Amino acid sequence: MAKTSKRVNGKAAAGTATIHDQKLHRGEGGELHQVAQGDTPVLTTAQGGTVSDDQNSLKVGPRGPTLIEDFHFREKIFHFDHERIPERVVHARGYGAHGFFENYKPLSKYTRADLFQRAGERTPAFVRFSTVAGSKGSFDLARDVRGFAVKLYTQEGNWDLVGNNIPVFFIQDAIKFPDMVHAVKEEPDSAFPQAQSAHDNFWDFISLTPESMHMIMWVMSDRAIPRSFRFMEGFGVHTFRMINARGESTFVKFHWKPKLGLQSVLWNEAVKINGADPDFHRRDLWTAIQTGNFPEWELQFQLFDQAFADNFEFDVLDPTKLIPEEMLPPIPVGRLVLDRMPDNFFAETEQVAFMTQNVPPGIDFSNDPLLQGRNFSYLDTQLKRLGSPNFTHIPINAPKCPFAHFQQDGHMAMRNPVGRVNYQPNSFGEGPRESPKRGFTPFPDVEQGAKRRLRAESFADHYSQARQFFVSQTRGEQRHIASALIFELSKVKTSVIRERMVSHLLNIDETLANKVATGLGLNAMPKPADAAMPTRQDLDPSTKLSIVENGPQRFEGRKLGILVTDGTDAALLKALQKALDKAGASFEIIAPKVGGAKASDGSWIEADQMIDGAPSVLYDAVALLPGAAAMDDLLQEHTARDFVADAFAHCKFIGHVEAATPLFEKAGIAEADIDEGFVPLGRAKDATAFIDKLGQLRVWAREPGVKMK
Ligand code: HDE
Repeated sequence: MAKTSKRVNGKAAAGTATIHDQKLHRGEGGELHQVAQGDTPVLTTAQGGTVSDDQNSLKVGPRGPTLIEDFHFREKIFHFDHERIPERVVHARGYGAHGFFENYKPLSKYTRADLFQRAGERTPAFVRFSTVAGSKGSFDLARDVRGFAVKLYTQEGNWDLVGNNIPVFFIQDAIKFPDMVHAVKEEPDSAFPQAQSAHDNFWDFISLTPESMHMIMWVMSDRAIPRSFRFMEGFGVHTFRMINARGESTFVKFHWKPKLGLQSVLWNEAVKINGADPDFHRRDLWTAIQTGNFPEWELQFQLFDQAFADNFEFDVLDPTKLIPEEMLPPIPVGRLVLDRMPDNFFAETEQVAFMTQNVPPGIDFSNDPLLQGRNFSYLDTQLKRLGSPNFTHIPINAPKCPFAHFQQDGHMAMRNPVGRVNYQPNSFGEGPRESPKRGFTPFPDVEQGAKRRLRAESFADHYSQARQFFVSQTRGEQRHIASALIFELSKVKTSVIRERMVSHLLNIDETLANKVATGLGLNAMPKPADAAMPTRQDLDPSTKLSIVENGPQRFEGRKLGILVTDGTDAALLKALQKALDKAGASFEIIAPKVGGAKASDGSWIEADQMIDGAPSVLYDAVALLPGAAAMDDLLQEHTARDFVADAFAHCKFIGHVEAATPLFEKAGIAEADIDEGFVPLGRAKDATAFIDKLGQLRVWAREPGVKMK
């Protein structure tokens, strides 16, 4: 773009005022224009033509009409009118970041994939997290599966591991996917509910689809309301193959384990977070990366051979089943670090095109019918969304290794071949040639059988792993599953659907079914649903399936909400901040006014939030540090009462100075409710012990007694 110090508006200035390095220039009608000065680039059209006036369309006389010859106006509006591209049909709402994958040690025994050959090798990565059902503008804390899509720009082409934060799926065959997605999305006549599975269509489909029961247990668990993208696992879901240089195959399931451990929120919290900060998850990722706290996951492989697959009690091709980690411990192979936000959301996060069929030599597919179907879908959807077969020309989708092919032309072709030869074979010795040695060679599995529309018998057990998941949860987590089912089904108007769901639950766990039936006020218990196979009672519980059992035991990466007023003990506040810093945790200061408050020593405390804008649901724990003289005013603030009442109800740790105790009564917390989660902060030296305690994240023992106030 041309740089000029010339004033571009030819008209005489009626007066000027300067903002930064731009000059405000008053036009004929007294309106202000920004006029280029010094190094400021001159505004042009997309064709490069210099613009003299970007504030007034060209008119006949000051009051119009507007002239069609105003090419600048037309171009500006034309471009604006075409800014949107179709949102993804699923996973529309997402947030991405750049980073790298670092390989721990050579894995040539299992795979020839180049990125796994050398210790310490770093492969650039782009990751997009998403919800599934809601539209692009929906809220972050919907009860939903989270997408966990990883694009690895390897030296042998892009590898897209397009996974979820749940290791199983709703359906066993890709042909059912459109029905499943139609059912969960807003109903087509009313266009609601948005981003919610709590409605008739979804539960109608589910209750008629017994294979979804295992997934339903996961989706009704706290896995579907994660606290942060940074605190959730990722799974490749399907069984894949790894192929080594000798052409030998090993089956593999991919796992991403968050370095900071697992954590979710409570449903009552999720509902309130969605109101207080619909961008809660994206803000969290943005803040972590921008402050240098780079999120990290470890890639782990569950590796197994044909003999293991043959002996495993379920079919490894069935995507509604997992292999318990206790039975087949995953092996750590490398780490994924996210260290850079995109420069432009649209260019990168919106235009990134993940495709399950993007695999480098050394990684291969299994016959999982869901994976096979996905391999058709992801190419197709990119053309619809990005509008051209040249979507790989967009920088975020282009490989970062050398590449060469004879594909040409098409809409928006940005990379165009030069020279005469655009085909092969050719007599001129020009252009790229295939490499049987280096190229992708599918594993030569021998397949045979009659051509039929069939579901394998080995896919018929729909309840055993659903039960295994349920019994592997802590008591509290089981309660959350029951409450989630009651909540969701309470939004279903058709009673027969509610009953049908309970009939499935009877095949999973009788206590759960009874609890849900009671919660729904069912008059009579239905009969258990007809099952193709009886539920196995002998599968060992797997503690790896519980979030609470796999918590971090430290407060690192979490956030404390510190409530201050005039008179807050300055030394205590400083000590808290120091202890948080040491623990790798963050905080926000919440004050009655966003301008801040005057501390006990006369220093000024800058606030991040005012109480109305920062309910305690936005924090992992709270500290109440009001000055005694400010309490009368604080007690009048009903948001201060909610702040404390919610922190209590959501089982959070509450650090507090003596002066804050009248807030408890105001929040409906009785003397007898005060438990180990209430931590008195008398002096500065209490800060460290308090922050250490926060590593437990929640006071789960409080939960059974809590009645939402
Ligand atoms: Fe997807 N899925 N999917 N899916 N999926 C898409 O591709 C599809 C499935 C997943 O951040 C679409 O670019 C079919 C399982 C993620 O951009 C589309 C089936 C898993 C993302 C598509 C499935 C996923 C998508 C829509 C059933 C977990 C977001 C837009 C066979 C292992 C990627 C797009 C991103 C996106 C098809 C099932 C994960 C339409 C047909 C199982 C994380 O191609």
